[in-house]
Amino acid sequence: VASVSRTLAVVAAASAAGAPRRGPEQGPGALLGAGLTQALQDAGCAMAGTTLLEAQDAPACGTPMHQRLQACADYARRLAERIATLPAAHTALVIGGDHAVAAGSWRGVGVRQGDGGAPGLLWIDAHLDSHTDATTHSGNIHGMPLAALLGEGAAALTGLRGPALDPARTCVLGARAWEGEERALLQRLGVRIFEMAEIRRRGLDAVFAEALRIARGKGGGFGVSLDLDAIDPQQMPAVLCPEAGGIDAGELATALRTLRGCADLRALEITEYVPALDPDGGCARLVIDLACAALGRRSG
Ligand code: EXY
Ligand code: MN
Ligand code: MN
Ligand code: MN
Repeated sequence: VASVSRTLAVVAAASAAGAPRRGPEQGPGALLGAGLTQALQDAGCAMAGTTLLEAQDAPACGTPMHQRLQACADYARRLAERIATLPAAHTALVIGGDHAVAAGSWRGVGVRQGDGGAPGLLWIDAHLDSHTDATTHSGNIHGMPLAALLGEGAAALTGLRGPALDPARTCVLGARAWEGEERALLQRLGVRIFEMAEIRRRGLDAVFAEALRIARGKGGGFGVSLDLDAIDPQQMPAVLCPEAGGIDAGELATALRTLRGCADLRALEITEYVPALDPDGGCARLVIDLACAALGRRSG
């Protein structure tokens, strides 16, 4: 399959409002400083530009959950509006930030698609991120964005402009740590979950291909939201919520290369990178390699 010629619009979503600690808000700046856009250009992408969307100061520890929800929703609204104004011909590359930014990204992509409605979505994550404000144990908003995108949970997040996801075109890949309530929610909605156990049994290539078929559906565009904690923490330790037994980084790069042939890929999102946990920059280089694997046209 020939690689698609892409023009990328990079959106730096520098928010940690959904995380329990500071750190992810530094991710986009560090990845840009490590040469992300140059590497993508070297890999054959045209660049439409980079937009930095800074957050207000993240709510302090101990802030009540509804205030943190509101801070995440305010940020998600601004992010969605920004993405909705990007030319539809451009592929959006959203760099988080903690994963709560996704509650805005994919609404914005849905608005930008116009008549296309909600995109299909492949959610690559160690976690399910499908709590609501009523079921969360931790109170951390980055454990809620997938539920919010599916229309479940607090109105602050679910009420953002833009279509909710179609559960039949949404799937999760790499899951290995969850609480019962979020799994029950996804099962009730009919979202396919590809757990690590299934990936180990069938191999990532086969599972990724099936997940891609679900997200692409019968057309209309799709996206990929990559939480870096999906990758094995021995290879990707620079995340806030590491979970042992994850996806092999090299196998993920190979799987992501299949996106190069997908003209219907509307956006890629990469979240949860914490540069303070990456003193030698090895994780930043890995993130850049993964972005180039997914979006590039040549090795770069
Ligand atoms: N399920 C746990 C919680 O709700 O706190 C862990 C969530 C981790 C979220 C990270 C971003 O994927
Ligand atoms: Mn996660
Ligand atoms: Mn419980
Ligand atoms: Mn996540």
